[in-house]
Amino acid sequence: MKRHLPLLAALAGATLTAPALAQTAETPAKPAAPQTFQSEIKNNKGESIGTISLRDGSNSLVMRLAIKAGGLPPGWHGIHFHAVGDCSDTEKFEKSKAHVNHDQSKHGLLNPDGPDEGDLPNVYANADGSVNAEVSSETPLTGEGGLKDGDGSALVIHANEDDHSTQPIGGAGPRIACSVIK
Ligand SMILES: [Cu+2]
Ligand SMILES: [Zn+2]
Repeated sequence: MKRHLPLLAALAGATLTAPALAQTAETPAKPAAPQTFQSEIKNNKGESIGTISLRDGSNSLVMRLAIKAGGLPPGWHGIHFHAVGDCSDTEKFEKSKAHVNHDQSKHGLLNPDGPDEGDLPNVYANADGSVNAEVSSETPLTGEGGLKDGDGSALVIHANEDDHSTQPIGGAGPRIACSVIK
C-alpha cells in the first residue's frame, strides 16, 4: 500500500504556482509534528534488550532501534512489522502472527510482487551485540492500515538476515526478539 500526498499538500503546491495569488502568498502552515511511539524490545527470555522509537510524519514512518550490548547475536538480522501486537509467548513470538499485509503482496523489498507492508531493511548487530539503526517505512502508525490498529502490531527481530525475496520471510529464521506496537 502506497501513501498518497495529503490533499492539503497538493493544494498548497497549486497555490504557490498560481500567479494571481503570488502577490498575497500566505505563510505556509507549519507541518504537523510527527506522532511518536516508544516500546521495549524483549528477547526469548522475556528480558528487555532495548527500545524502538517511532516517528510518523505525513508521508513516511521512521523507526530507530537501540539495543544494548549483549542484546543480539552479532551480524545481520531481518526485522519486520508483524500483524498482531502480542509478544507474550517469549519462546517463539508466534502470537505476533505473519507480516502486516493488507493487500496480499509477496514478501520482500526486492521481490517484484512485493513488498508487504511489514517489510523493512535488515539491521546489523555489532560484535558486542548492540544495535543502533534507523529505518523508514510507508506503513503508517495510525489510521487506515496503521500499525496501531485494533489488535496492534509487533516489531519482530529474526535470528538471520532477510534475503528480501524468498517466501514467506526471506529465510530470516526464528524470532528472537519482539516489541509490541499498540
Ligand atoms: Cu518477521
Ligand atoms: Zn514480509
